[in-house]
Formats: sequence, C-alpha cells, structure tokens
Amino acid sequence: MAEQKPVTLEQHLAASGADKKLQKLISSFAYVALDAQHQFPKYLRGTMGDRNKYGEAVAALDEWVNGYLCDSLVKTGLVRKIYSEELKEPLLAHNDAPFVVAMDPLDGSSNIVSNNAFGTIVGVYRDDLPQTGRKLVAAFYKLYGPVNTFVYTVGKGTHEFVKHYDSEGRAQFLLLADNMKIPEPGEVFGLGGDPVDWSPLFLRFGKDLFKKERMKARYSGTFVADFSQVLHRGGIFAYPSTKKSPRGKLRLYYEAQPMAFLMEQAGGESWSGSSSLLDVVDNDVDARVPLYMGSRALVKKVMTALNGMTVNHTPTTIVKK
Ligand code: FBP
Repeated sequence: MAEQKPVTLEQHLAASGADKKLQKLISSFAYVALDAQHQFPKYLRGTMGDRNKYGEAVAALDEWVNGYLCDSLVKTGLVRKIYSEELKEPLLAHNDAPFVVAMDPLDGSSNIVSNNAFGTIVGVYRDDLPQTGRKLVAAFYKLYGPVNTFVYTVGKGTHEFVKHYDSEGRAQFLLLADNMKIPEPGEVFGLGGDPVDWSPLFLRFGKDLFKKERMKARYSGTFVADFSQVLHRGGIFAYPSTKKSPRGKLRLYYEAQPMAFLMEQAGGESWSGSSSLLDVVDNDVDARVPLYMGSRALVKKVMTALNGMTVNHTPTTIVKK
C-alpha cells in the first residue's frame, strides 16, 4: 500500500481555511520556538538577578525565551500587543497589526535545572484584553520533551505536530494527530499544588479518583506536559483553589484560557470552580484562576464534588467598557 504523504503544519493550516495572517503567525511561531531551543543549553543555570512582576526570581532561561519569542512575534508584523507572564507591562508592537497575544513563554520553570519537560503556551485574540476565552482566534503550545510537539487550534479541532528533519536537515512539523478527541473517562489524574493545602472536598475527590476510578497520578511540574498526558490518555488535570491560594496558581490569560480552548476543541471540558474557563474574564491581566480540565465525565464529577464549596473569588468580573 502506497505510504501516505505526511501532512505539514503549513498544509494543515491552509486546509483549515483560517485567516492567512493567522496561519502565518502560527507557523512562524512554531518554527521560531523550535529555533529558540538550540540556545537553551546556554541558559540552563542561574537567574538574571532581577525579579519578575510577582517578585519571583527569574530563571535565566525564562528571561531569554521571553525576549526571543517577543522579538520574533514583533518581527512577524502581525502583532500589535503582547502580554506575557514575564513582562511587567504589555509590549506594544505594530499599531495596525491584527492580533493581540498572551503567552507563558516558559511554562514549568522549575523543571529547567533538572532537564524535565517544559513548554510555551500562547493565546491569540483580535481584540485587546480583558476578554473571555470565547474571543480567542487561536491557541497553541510547544512541548519541549523527548521530541518536540506543537499543538494548535483555530476553533476547528485540536491538532498535534511533531518536529522532523527533511533530507536537507531542515526542520519540519508533520501531522501526528489530527482532530484529537480526549478519551472518556480516561485514566490519568494530573495534579497541581500541595495536597496538604487542598480543600477537604477536593482531597476527597482526589482520593476517590485513586480508590474508585483506579486512576494513575501524573505530576511533572509542568502544566503543558501534564495537560498532554491528559489529552492523549484521558482523565483530568486540576490546579485547584487551595487554602493558601484561593485562586489557585495558574494564570487566566497566559495559561488557562488557551489551554481550555485546546481542551474544549478536543471534546473535553474546562471549569474555573464556577464556569467554563472560557467564560471567565478579569480586569487583572495577571489574574490567577482555579483550573480543572479534561474528560467531560471527570470534570462533571469534580463539579459535583465541589459544588458545595464556595470558591472564594469572583472570577467573572464584568468588564466595564
Ligand atoms: P511557571 O509558569 O511559573 O513555571 O508556573 C506554572 C507551573 O510550573 C505549571 O507549569 C505547573 O503545573 C505548576 O506551576 C506547578 O506548580 P506547583 O509546583 O505548585 O505544583
């Protein structure tokens, strides 16, 4: 049987019918983030000495990747504003450009020193923030793992690509999984935060996943990597509201919204503790939000388990235009 010709990222984007400028932004980012990786070894140790807007010490790689990706996005000429977990203020680029980008340039910073997987998360809007996730026109992530994968959605399913080299040694992203559907109910429980800080209701939910659902715990310290396990094997990832941080740890715009878009496009569900993560909007662009996402059956289960719990934050802030 004739071998199927592999589908490239560019071909897949063209077939999606997405806006040509959006196609260009997505494919150029995929390759740029790939090029960045060649530089990683230089920045695996140390910090830049300064602190980010949250007062956290910034790993050298965090800072370098942020600068490299921001420069590359500006050079596309397609972005008018960039919000980043590593930028104190949004970066203003081309005034008349069509897109606004929100990103976590390096998700899983604690994994840098130990060479465990980490990633990059990006959401693309036409309108400026604050916005609900329903206004995302694209979301994508890069997972720097044993192989490099790139997963995107433009609202027509979630699709995964893997980096290959062609005969001339040029990197190509080839289709690995088209229109992914998360398995139901799945087998993996990806968790975040310290179980000692979990609420009694969530702790009981977590224990039941092991005792009754016989699920497997998966914790890599990187949301992107844990998300990928849940997306491929089914299950749930949760960084819940905790006693120490009622709004959880993950950021609404840099992490939750883009990943919720990818998850819901793969037939999964997302929840903030009171609504789909795609319906949460907050005037604070650095807002954190409790995050539950994965197979529908399990997200429904956690909603039932926590329903009695008032999530002590008001995630849906009506934005006064
Ligand atoms: P960074 O983006 O600053 O790395 O933080 C996010 C993160 O590393 C996620 O990738 C991961 O799921 C979570 O923090 C782990 O947090 P904790 O160590 O509290 O479980």
